[in-house]
Amino acid sequence: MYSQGLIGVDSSTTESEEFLSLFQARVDREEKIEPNDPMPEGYRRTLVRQIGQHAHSEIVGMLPEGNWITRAPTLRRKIALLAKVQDEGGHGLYLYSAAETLGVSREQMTEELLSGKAKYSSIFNYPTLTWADIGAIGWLVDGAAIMNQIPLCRCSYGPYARAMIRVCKEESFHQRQGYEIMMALARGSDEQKEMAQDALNRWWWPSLMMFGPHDGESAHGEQSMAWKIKRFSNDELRQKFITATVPQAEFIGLTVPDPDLKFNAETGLYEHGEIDWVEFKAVVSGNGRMNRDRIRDRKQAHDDGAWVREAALAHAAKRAASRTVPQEAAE
Ligand code: FAQ
Repeated sequence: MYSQGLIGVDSSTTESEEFLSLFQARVDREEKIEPNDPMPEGYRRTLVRQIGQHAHSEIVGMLPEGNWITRAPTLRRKIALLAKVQDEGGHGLYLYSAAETLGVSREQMTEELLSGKAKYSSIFNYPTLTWADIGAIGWLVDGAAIMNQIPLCRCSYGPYARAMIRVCKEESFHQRQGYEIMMALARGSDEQKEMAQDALNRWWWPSLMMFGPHDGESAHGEQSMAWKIKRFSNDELRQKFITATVPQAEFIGLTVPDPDLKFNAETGLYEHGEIDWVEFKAVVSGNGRMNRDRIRDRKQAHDDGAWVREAALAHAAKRAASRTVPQEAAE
């Protein structure tokens, strides 16, 4: 059994049955696992993977909306959008920090993203063509993110669970600002209503894909649920999202683009049509419409920010040096 955290432990480490069952018992008792606690290497890796992908999603997720900051239709909309995009940058930073507690550096994670090795949510590989897309992203993408992330506030790993609390509060504001944009458009001129419907048509199915493959195809789902990293399966969360969102579309007079959608009065759930998994796989494997642009733009932003990182390091070094000036020299 490990006496310390797992930083530096390699993946070939074998773990005794006793160690694994003691760990599982802690998880089952709903004890939070903290950075220096012993943990199975698989648990640590699963978290690094999921938290890293989540952080990258927040950072790449700034790009499609950032595209509209200069074109927001009013000052009020511009202020709200700026604040939202800034929040997403903040979410990425909390998440990178949470992942760092598991022994992986931010530089390593960034390198993985920019080299195309790391995944980020498929949803951010679709283009934002009109202002209504900003409404649809807030309403649907943040709506899906909240559905997925509220249970993560109860994740067994302490730093991830705690980061999620603030993230979810902010996502809830984002969802409302998006829905409010959609509501204004849906109640506007015929052209505006068409724009809102067109955005819903394009963002609906990709939003359902955010929840990942069907449970039967989810490679990590079962183990992540046993470790209480995930509390609900991909299909359960997708179903909750559909059930919450369809009435919101109806309320503003928009139509969900799924001819097979029907309400089952017995279960209280909506049955939905099949998702295009071929499209999902293409997007996840780097061949979506915007994958290349997103990585190119992210890399450009990273390169453009190099001087800021250098200046911050030089400033920190200067401050540290001034604090270590010998007493006589300071007098
Ligand atoms: N896109 O075995 P599972 C946001 C991958 S944040 C790309 O089911 P798992 C805020 C999966 O990674 C949005 N890849 O995996 C915002 C795995 O690949 P791997 C992000 C996907 O981890 C709003 C493989 O497929 N949220 O939107 C996707 O148990 C607006 C097999 O899948 C999070 O990351 C996908 N959609 O379940 C920002 C939440 N789905 O690693 C800006 C935390 C699956 O083996 C604007 N993450 N894959 O190579 C999670 O809850 C989970 O990781 C899931 C996937 C549910 C995403």
